[in-house]
Amino acid sequence: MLNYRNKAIVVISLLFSMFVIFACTAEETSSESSSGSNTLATIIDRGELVCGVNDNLTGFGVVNSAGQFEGFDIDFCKAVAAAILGDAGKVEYVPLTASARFEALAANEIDILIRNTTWTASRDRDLGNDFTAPTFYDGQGMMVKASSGYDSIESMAGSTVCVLQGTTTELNLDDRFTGSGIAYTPLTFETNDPLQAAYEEGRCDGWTTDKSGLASKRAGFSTPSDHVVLAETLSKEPLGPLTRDNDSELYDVVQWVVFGMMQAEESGITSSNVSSMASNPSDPGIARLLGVGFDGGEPSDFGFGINVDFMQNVISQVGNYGEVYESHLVPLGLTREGSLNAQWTEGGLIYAPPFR
Ligand SMILES: N[C@@H](CCC(=O)N[C@@H](CS)C(=O)NCC(=O)O)C(=O)O
Repeated sequence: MLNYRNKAIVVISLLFSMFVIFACTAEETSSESSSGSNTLATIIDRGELVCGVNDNLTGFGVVNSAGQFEGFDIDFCKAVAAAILGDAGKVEYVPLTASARFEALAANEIDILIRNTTWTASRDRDLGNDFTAPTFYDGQGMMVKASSGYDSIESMAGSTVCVLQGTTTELNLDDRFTGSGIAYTPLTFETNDPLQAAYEEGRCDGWTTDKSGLASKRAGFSTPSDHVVLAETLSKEPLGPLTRDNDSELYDVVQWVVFGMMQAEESGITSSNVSSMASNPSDPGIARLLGVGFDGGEPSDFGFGINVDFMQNVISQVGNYGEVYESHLVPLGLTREGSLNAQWTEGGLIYAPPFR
């Protein structure tokens, strides 16, 4: 028989162990839900970045004749790999159709998606993604054959319009036509190639997508001047990289790599002068961006969990924002001057918050 004193000890120790078990469980649950996954750590362990991309959009993401992925979006995959792993070549590219891209990200098949993807409220919230600052400000357009006589959306009453499934394009098309009471028939496709064939064969009168996409496709025709992109812009399409929600370590790196490339352009740092700028920074802001000390001081460490001089690798191996834009988008006729993609100092939206 236990006496009162021993009974009290048993009860107290039982209560204590229950409290310990509860406290541990509560801690596990709350730390799991607040920290989410850490894809940055996975990428570092794996030694490679897995980037979801387009393989069929010249200028943004395409496989060239040498079998290599290239384009504006591809360069941002390279930039993230250069920042995290010190090597822009350490990327596995996973080509994805418009309708498969978000599931691939949610299912951990890719670390990050950089595929001419528009930032919208439902993709951000319902689909559980986090978008960084846009890398290209776009808008939807309509391409028609020059011989068609169509010169505005209003003139297209009764037409058939080719459009890609799983895109903002599909939804905006309906907003614009149905919203204005203009009768039309959508003809939807899963990928671009059959869509292009349908447009060329005259099975649809118009081809609608992002204006950058239309510029890319139009440039690929044997006679581009046979096709006209109507002046109207039907929507806002801010395109940029995205990560999964609650994956802040990776999200922050991607976000600040994008900003770093924009800031490098603003500060006049290019792939050819970055090493001399790093050995002899002309001002403290440049020193902070390049992760070096100024005037004998210590380099700034923003705590991204990667090398403090990550922007040096990004700029030397990939280039600043302007260099990347120039090499992939200017050849498509997408000039920056006077567009939303000009630097903020020139009236555009390309703007990086301070590195400090
Ligand atoms: N930005 C839009 C459209 C993205 C999109 O998929 N565009 C088309 C045309 S520019 C494309 O990339 N097609 C390539 C393909 O699927 O083969 C979105 O995020 O929904």
